[in-house]
Amino acid sequence: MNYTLPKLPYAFDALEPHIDARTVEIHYTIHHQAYIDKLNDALSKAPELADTSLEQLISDKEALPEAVRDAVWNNAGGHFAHSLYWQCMKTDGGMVSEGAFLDAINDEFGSALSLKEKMTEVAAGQFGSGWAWLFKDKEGNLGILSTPNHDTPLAEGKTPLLVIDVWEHAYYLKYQNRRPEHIDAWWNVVNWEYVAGLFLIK
Ligand code: MN3
Repeated sequence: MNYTLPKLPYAFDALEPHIDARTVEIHYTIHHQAYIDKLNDALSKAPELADTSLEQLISDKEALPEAVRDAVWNNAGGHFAHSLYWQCMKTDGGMVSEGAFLDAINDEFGSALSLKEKMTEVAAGQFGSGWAWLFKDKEGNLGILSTPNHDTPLAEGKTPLLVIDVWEHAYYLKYQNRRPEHIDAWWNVVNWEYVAGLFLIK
């Protein structure tokens, strides 16, 4: 299995002015690519993982061969999280307006605005590098959590639906250390149709 960089579903400048073109370009072509290269390198040393899916690689760390455990875990997590992150954004994102997904949001959080507030708080509060996720649990309920480094909700048996990258490389060029400003801006480019689609099929 050799992983490759998935096609970016829009141009580098598609998320302007909220996320600047240079940040998207560097983040995608350099950072994301680097995780893929390191993942492929680690997997080349562990042929026993050849048939293991990307999701399986980041579900159970202890199941990974010790010699490549950290490298596979961190870089597969990085590849998975970034792949979802790109899909979760689009030009002129909006708010989810109707359907089963909105019902689930209202059940869990009270309103879409409350979801937004809670996820903003969790993303801003993640200490150091990491991610904030909206997930669906095995009972079909929604929840929000943050993870450090490249850990994902799959390690807890939860299905990721939406993610924001709060590593500094995701926002430093435009926002420097002002992570809360980046998070506020990011809400303008969330692709809710895509997230709702994941909610329905997962
Ligand atoms: Mn990143």
